[in-house]
Amino acid sequence: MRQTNTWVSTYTDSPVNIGIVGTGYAAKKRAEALQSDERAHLISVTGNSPERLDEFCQTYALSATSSWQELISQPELDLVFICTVNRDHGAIARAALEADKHVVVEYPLSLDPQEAAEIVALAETKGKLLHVEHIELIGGVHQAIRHYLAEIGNVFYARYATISPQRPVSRRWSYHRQTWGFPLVAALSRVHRLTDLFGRVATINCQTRYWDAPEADYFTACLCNTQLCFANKLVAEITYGKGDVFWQGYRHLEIHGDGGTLLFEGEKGTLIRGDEKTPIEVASRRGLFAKDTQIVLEHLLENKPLYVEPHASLYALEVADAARQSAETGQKVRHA
Ligand code: NAP
Ligand code: BLA
Repeated sequence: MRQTNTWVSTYTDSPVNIGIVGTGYAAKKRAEALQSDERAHLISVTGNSPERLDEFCQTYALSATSSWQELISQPELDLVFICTVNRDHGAIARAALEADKHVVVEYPLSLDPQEAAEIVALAETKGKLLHVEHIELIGGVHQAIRHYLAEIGNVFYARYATISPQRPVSRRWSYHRQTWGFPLVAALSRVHRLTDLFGRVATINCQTRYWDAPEADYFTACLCNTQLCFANKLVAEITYGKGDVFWQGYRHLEIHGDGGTLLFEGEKGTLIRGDEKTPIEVASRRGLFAKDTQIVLEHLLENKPLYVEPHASLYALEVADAARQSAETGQKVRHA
């Protein structure tokens, strides 16, 4: 890959050389998208358990690298996709940028907003791409909201609730406090959807409850309830729950304006104005990692715009971390 001014390069003879950290759902979707694009050359992968790394390498005809440290030290790599557990995102992103690689990381960029801010600054200093994936923004519901928001007048209240029952809950990373992180940080898209639509947040109030597993640091369920007051006086509530205390899963988003209401129940959208109820067409949640991957390649190679800036992800992370502080202290947190 040939470099011009910043990271924008011209696709000429050689494709972008890429490595992936992780072998799970996101990593598979990345590998499939990259292997079906001739502008990309996926050359290495590293994982956690040797069995799953081996299986991944066989499926995608790749050679395994034994650690992420080894992966990012490969001189031929241009770009690293970080698709592993949340706890490790920050350390890998920082080290990859320091090794002069472009970086794509699944949200959250880090569990710690201070570390995330340093990484964003490092990418700027290095003149390297740092893309924090936020597939919720390119998904059907968000696109529909953007399209219809002007139809409901001044928005004063929004509510977003996602509940995912899981039974039984295995001892996996996403039910481990340190590896997964605070619920709203791990599920950062819940905050980011709202900050993307409604801007700055003034105060945050949050209650979180965990149902602990017998093994230290693991839980079998959590519930996180957060109230955000935006600078423009809009009030929003986020409810996030998962695990074995829940019996009914749902994903509801409602936005109330003085001229109408937008409702989304899963992928079923409705615009309500007076007695009028208009169904809203919503595109499927499938294919978003592929779309994100394509946007990244087109940005790197053709200088086409990305759909999200790292600063926007960082802001959502600060709000999510303020929710953590509120939950820990029992106090409302004021956010600058
Ligand atoms: P996943 O399918 O559970 O994959 C997790 C990956 O991390 C696997 O490679 C797994 O390897 C490895 N891993 C598990 N425990 C580990 C540990 N203790 N130490 C080091 N590595 C460990 O998860 P995923 O859905 O792909 O999520 C990956 C990242 O993408 C997360 O940050 C998530 O927030 C983000 N993300 C996912 C989605 C989505 O739709 N899935 C959407 C947005 C963002 P083994 O299997 O070998 O243990
Ligand atoms: C988000 N999905 C996520 C995240 C994880 C998962 C860890 C990031 C954290 C979060 O925001 O909650 C994991 N999602 C899963 C798993 C399943 C699932 C294990 O649906 C099991 C079926 N993600 C998928 C699949 C789809 C998917 C199969 O794994 C779609 C069919 C979509 N996941 C998806 C989207 C997001 C997400 C669009 C962004 C979150 C949002 O929309 O707010």
